[in-house]
Amino acid sequence: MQFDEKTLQSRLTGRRIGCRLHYEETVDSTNRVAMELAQGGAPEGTVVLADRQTAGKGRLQRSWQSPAGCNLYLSVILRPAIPPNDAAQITLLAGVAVAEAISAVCPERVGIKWPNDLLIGGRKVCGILTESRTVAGGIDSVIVGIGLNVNMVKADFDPAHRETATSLREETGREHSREDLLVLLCERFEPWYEIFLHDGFAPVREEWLARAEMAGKRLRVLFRDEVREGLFAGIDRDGALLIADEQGAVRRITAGDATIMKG
Ligand code: BT5
Repeated sequence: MQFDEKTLQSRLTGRRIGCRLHYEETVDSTNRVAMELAQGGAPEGTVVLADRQTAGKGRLQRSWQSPAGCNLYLSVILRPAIPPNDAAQITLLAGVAVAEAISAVCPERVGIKWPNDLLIGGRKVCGILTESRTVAGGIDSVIVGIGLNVNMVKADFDPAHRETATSLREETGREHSREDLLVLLCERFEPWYEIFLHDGFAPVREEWLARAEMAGKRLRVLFRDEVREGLFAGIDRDGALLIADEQGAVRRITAGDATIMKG
């Protein structure tokens, strides 16, 4: 079933997140479209939604599998008055908000893997890609891209991630309304965003840690060509990943790809 744009827009009316809905059936990437709209002055809270992406983006030039008719691909335009270095915290905030929305329809625990993966039973159900635009050294806009696997079934996944990915339908054994989920996402995002703007990152950090999939685990973190291993030691006040080596020395990692090691 296609999205009913008019009904969706009316369900989102009056909200900060979702105040405008920009829907296109097919786009290359909702983040790309959102960035263009943001440059053209689109207001905070604008949501770009697509039924299908032909070039859905992950981080580091990776791609996000985005078939038609089954999932959510959306990007939210934000215009927070925060220092550019704090923009990465919005990825973690989005993780907390989306995890909450998923938990409302799925009884399984939704875990977060730093920085941006939402996992159910260790499999990725959602990926988040945050991109910011700075003008004259300040943040002009932050684009939060969310890809949530809703009604995709196992056979639909690319063989490369069939064993590592999942969807809400796979986890709950039933189909879900993408429209209800989009509204739920906007509803959960808004209070977390407001908490973040008023009280800073600390409350988000606390909730993020409660959902951390990495607690008590050994991690391997890859950043550019450097590999580091260690025990998960939380995230710091700014949202950077902390890992402890054998001697207990703690390192701070601000960007990279973390893998949870088995055993
Ligand atoms: C992410 O990147 O997880 C961020 C994905 C963000 C996608 C959304 S969709 C709406 C918005 N518009 C965009 O263009 N992007 C955003 P990363 O951590 O780099 O993970 C990418 C990896 O996840 C890939 O290399 C695959 O291994 C795996 N993958 C790709 N498609 C997947 C899917 N549908 N479900 C689960 N895993 C997937």
